[in-house]
Amino acid sequence: MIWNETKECMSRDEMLNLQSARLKKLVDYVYHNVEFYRKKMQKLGMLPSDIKGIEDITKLPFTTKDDLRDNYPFGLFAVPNSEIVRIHASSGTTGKATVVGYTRRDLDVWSECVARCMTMAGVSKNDVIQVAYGYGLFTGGLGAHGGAEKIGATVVPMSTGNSKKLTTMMVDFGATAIACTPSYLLYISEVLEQEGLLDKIKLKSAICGAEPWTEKMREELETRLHITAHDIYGLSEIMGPGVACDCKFHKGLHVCEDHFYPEVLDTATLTPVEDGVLGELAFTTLTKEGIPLIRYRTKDLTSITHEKCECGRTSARISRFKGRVDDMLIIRGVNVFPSQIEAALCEVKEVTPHYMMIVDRVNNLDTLEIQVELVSEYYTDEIRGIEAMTKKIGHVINQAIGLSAKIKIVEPQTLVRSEGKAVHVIDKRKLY
Ligand code: DLL
Repeated sequence: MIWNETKECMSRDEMLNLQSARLKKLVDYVYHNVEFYRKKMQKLGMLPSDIKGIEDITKLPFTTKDDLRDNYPFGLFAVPNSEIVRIHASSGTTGKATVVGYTRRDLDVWSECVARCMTMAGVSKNDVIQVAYGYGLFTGGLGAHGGAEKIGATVVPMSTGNSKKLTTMMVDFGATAIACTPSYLLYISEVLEQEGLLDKIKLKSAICGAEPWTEKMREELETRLHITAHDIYGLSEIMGPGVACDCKFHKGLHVCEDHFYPEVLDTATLTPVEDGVLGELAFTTLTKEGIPLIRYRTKDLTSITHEKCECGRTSARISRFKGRVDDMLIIRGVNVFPSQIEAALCEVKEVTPHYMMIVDRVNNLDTLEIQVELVSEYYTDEIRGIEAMTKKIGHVINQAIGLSAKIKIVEPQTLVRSEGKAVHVIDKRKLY
């Protein structure tokens, strides 16, 4: 069953007409309600009436995370605080938090979008779903919660922080679905195994996102837990989880494009690229009231297709994320994404997919050390065994990234497990 057939299966022309009408309304709305956008448009000599349809979107200026920070906390809100019923914020690693506000209608749209995504992942009112994203200022917990409740599923608001309780309740409550980061699900699968609970669970599907993960990791999680795992995407500035999700065919993530207009941009020229070409994703929120954003640059790297999916949905699909523009490491002149390491390690049965990359600079030369963890049954402290394994993993990594790396094998269960967004890189060069 499709959650919102009218919106997810409309013809391309119908969708473009809807997006055009909504964009015109949005531009008029921000011009009259957000000083930041009025000033930007005035600087460009533009009036709302210059936007005649969605094809004019490229005339509009971009918005960046810095714009949100510079207008901290509420400077980009389009409504008075009396209309705002919820605030979320993301701290990021540096600088001020970016703060977003939702009107009651924004929350309704959000829960509908998450409900669409969870429906794609096979969740229905008959499911018991554990929401194990963090609850709080992070949008993951409350966002997933609202969508699951809208479907009518039985929601267990676990949040993060107590994996043993989570696994016990997974068995006791007969949980059939879980929403959490992929790295946390990997950890949960280990805890289930350690507790001897793997054959006692009823889990069928997982709705994983909030961080980049690979197809290989999806297969790994599906095999470990005998489930289907779905990729849900979103960001707090645009709404939170539920901007896009993949259906059972796993051929890209369906965007809720009646609410969020996607553009994929050439990273150098910032002009839209053709379908299928990798670039930076930008979104325009077509219906948001609290903090509407125009051409928000996500820094996430993906490509887009407008072809109809095998599932029947006609919505635009974005490909699994390669990472973020700012996640890309340049090591000895070679571009490396952490996701390449994850995919490579999933190919080696003797190691777990947990890893840590340590990048440094010695005598003006970049160095890369990758710490990997052996699966317990393959662990040996015999030097020759370790040497052979190091060589094997080094070869696989070299094939994947075109660079040689120092492989450091660590004992089972020693790399830090993550319950939220995993950290995979320590770049010491940034400290110099
Ligand atoms: O991570 C919202 C979210 C919560 C999405 C739960 C999915 C599930 P932020 O904390 O603002 O919001 O971080 C947004 O996380 O720009 C991406 O870089 C990354 N991200 C989110 N989902 C995915 C995904 C939430 N499925 C940032 N694949 C985004 C890759 C993702 N990266």
